[in-house]
Amino acid sequence: MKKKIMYSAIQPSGKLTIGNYVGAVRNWLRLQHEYKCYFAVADLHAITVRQDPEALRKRTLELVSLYLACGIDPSVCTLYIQSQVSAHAALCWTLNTVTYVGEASRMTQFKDKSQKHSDNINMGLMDYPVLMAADILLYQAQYVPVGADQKQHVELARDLALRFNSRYGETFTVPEPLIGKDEGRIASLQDPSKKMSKSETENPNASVYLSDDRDTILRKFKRAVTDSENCVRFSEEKSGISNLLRIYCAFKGCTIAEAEREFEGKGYGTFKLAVGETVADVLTPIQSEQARILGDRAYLNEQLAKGKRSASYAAWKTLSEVYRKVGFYRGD
Ligand code: ATP
Ligand code: LTN
Repeated sequence: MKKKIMYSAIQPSGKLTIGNYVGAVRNWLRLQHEYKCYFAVADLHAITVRQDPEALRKRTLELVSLYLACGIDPSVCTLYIQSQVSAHAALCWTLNTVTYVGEASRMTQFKDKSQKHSDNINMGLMDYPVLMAADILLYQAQYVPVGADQKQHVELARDLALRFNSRYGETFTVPEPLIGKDEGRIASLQDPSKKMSKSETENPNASVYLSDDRDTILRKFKRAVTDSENCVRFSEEKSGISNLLRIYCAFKGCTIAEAEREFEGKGYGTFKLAVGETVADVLTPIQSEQARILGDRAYLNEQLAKGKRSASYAAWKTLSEVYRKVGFYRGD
């Protein structure tokens, strides 16, 4: 039986956080064996906010090596850099013509980022979800594993696929988001009402990065915002502690109820230390593996060339079909 197709990507817009790990990469490890997977480094998306070119190039390779260090296996999936497959930008243009300005400007992320980067509200920022739809639709992906914050974008991709199909005839598979349940949304350690984000640089204690060393991890958890009850219990009103519980369970592989039992009668100090230790124990081996892979440039380039070939082949197949459907002359 043919495997179902799955697509996901992460922007090289900053150092990856444990939110990216739990909400995205870690889920991919399991999925790569069940589905035909495409995993990309979304560098075209990253330039919708200002980037330093050298830093972007460096972070792109770091992200590829991190994928590999986490366990993404290029012999079973396609791992590539988005800008190396020009069909993404080409399909994005075509999809722009079936996207309404109203629906693009209603996207939560667009509104958030316009506020955050008010000096640079460029067309790319608004077009971001259309490019994301192009990514997904090019590969005829059925499932898109993302964190909860990206659900709205995948829904737009669904709407665009349905609209294009009804206007031009069946062309695209209509994708669905795959969102990890509770652990799907890791909040900032300093403001639990906000998601933990890799481009948040104002407060360095808000995010735990996959590259943080053990001491830094322990220190950040120690400083995490909590409440004054001193009781480790999951509840809507206790957003700080609930977030730490979610992180603990995601890294320990236990349920919230089990964690609550484990820390019954214990104070926040003990709990925070345990969360930090648990996270550090998972991250340390990933960090050394990433350093090893990053040092082997020949291997990295070889894997990326292979990924580019495989992605380009699938993408051009869809793009040619789209070009034919919309009425572009194809030379025969
Ligand atoms: P930026 O801050 O640059 O917008 P980001 O940290 O939100 O970046 P993305 O590249 O937008 O990261 O997201 C990569 C993946 O990680 C997506 O699937 C996204 O849903 C997921 N993700 C990001 N932040 C979190 C989070 N705090 N909790 C769970 N999943 C997350
Ligand atoms: N916008 C996404 C990254 C991304 C993506 C995609 C995710 C770009 N293209 C296609 C899934 C499918 C994000 O996670 N912030």
